[in-house]
Amino acid sequence: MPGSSNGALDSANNAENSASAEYSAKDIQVLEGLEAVRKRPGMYIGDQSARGLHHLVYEVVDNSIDESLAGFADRIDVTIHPDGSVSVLDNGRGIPTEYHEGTGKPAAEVVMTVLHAGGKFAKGAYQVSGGLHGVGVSVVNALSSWLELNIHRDGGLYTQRYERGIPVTELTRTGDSSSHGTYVRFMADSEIFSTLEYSADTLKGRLRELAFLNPGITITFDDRRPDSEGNTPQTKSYCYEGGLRSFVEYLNRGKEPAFKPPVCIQGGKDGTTVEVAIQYNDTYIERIFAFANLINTVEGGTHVSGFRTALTRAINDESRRAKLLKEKDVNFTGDDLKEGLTAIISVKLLEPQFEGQTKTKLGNGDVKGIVDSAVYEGLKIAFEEQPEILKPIVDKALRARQAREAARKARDLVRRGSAMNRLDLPGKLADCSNRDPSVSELYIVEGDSAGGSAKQGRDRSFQAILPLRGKILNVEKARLDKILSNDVIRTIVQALGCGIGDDFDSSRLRYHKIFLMADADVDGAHIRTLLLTLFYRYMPQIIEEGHLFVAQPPLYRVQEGKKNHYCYSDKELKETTSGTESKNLHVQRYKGLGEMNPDQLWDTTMDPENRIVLKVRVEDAVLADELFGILMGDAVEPRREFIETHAREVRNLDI
Ligand code: 0RA
Repeated sequence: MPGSSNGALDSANNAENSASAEYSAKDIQVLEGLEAVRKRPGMYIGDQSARGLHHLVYEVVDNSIDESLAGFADRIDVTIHPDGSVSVLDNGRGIPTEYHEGTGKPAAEVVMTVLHAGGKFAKGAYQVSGGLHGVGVSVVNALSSWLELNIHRDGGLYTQRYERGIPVTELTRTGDSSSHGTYVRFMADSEIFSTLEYSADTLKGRLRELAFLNPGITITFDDRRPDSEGNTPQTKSYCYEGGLRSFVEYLNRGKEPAFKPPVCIQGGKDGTTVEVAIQYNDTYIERIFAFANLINTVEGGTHVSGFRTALTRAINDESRRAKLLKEKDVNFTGDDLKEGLTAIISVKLLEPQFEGQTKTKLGNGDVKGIVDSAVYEGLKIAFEEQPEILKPIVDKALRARQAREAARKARDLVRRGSAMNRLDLPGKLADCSNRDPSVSELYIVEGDSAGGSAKQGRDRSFQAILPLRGKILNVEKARLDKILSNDVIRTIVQALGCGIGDDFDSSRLRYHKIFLMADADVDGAHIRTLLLTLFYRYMPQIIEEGHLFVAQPPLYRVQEGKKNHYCYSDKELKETTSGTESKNLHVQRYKGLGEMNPDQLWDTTMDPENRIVLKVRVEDAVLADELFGILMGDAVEPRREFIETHAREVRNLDI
């Protein structure tokens, strides 16, 4: 066999022979395992779109992170190669190469081919891999057209190659090595994934997040794919000695902090560790990003509840002690303390239970109390040591409480309007006749003329139209009371029927599909962004539950005799028009929705059989927050940077 120069492999080879009866049965198991993954990739990595594709990278990186959590690695290098493959290199112990009893194969081959095998080798105490989709690197292997493994360990370099999860070479010692670590390079399988195009921004976002959550570790990202101009973008390196403190400072950059530096708390009990960083800023938005074993728990859970309880109690207790709250004042509620709060919660525990629709809600009951006492104690100490930070928090909370009173009044107006009584629905809403939310659709349409076409073109049995006219307030820069005094927003909230902010109740939502329909120009994009901001900041459940869509009207109509062909991009137009010799081609460019007649709008954009829609999803909470902050916030410089970086990606800029 190759690699027989290695003593360990030789002796293990004998072990393999003695267990050869078992060997073939195990072999079949491996093949069945790989086949199961390739048959139902979604069960293992979520889906087969870009999201699943990025999960492959996270899965490999998570294994390296585990090695770092166990104290053996402090460097991870992620590279996208020009051929579209991705490699992850770490300086950990290297996957064991010794023969594994029971299978008679090198442990590394078992880790790469047997589902869930990684964990069985009991690596670090806290495992990231095995978390969310956490299925082990064998799943990445199964879903890759090829994968190359290099292991530096015990003075040697060991190499093995796989194709679609099946070893095509044996693990072979190909040289000496004085280093230690693991290098995995894989090419995602085009038979499995609908796209093989990685988003550098998405990967960078998660890698940066991991660097914040693991202070001291250096994670680099090198995108070697040439861009359209033939340039290769630069390498990024993330290392934050400050950990969560740096994370909060990063999130609050460009905003005015109420105190500096962020309050940082560490604690824990019974094998559960708790880390928290907190800082208030001058915005009206609360941002709590919570992680359990480095997984972003977007649905919250027991760690977040424990945090909220402790924050409220500590601030009330300490403000009374400091006489910032008087006898007659009522205690702050949790809601009073939300405005401008930025916090990161990171817990690590031995057996995390993930619940909820997307398995991103931490369920372990005991974590609530552990986080509660750690945060309460930590805040008490912080307020004692730096008494000056309490006053700005209290002042902010008092103002927030007043504003909430005003908002409640404004909201009562809205709520009365959206009550069961259909007569109170906004006058501009052309409602559908169906009353069953699960089949009802609402089109929020920019402009009256497009609204008119949509009203005529729709199927009124299940499609409702809400034309919008007037300016939508930028909710990124206003408080709820002001937001609710904006006519356009009030109309939307009334039509949806489910309330807004703390008052939101998705069981009252009147339509389970909501489409944003705006022109494909700059103004349309602006309106769409304002609407998305409204939903993201004040009704995020609508996005989480998958109710929000962006309609995709075509940009061109190509008429050939009596036949109409609609094109949704310039590329498609080119393909359509170049493929035909006909001289009787007539190309119409739609400048706006208003130019489409009702039939055309129905055919292309509203007919469930034909329409193309984009479902709005939040892939990465931190990135989404950042993007909305950049696009809609106060600071000009980050927005300019963003536009300069991404201007080339914009296809239909029409000013
Ligand atoms: C199993 C056992 C050990 C380490 C690993 C797997 C391991 C896996 C990966 C994947 C990427 N990088 C990795 N680094 C390590 C423990 C090894 C020992 O006990 O020496």
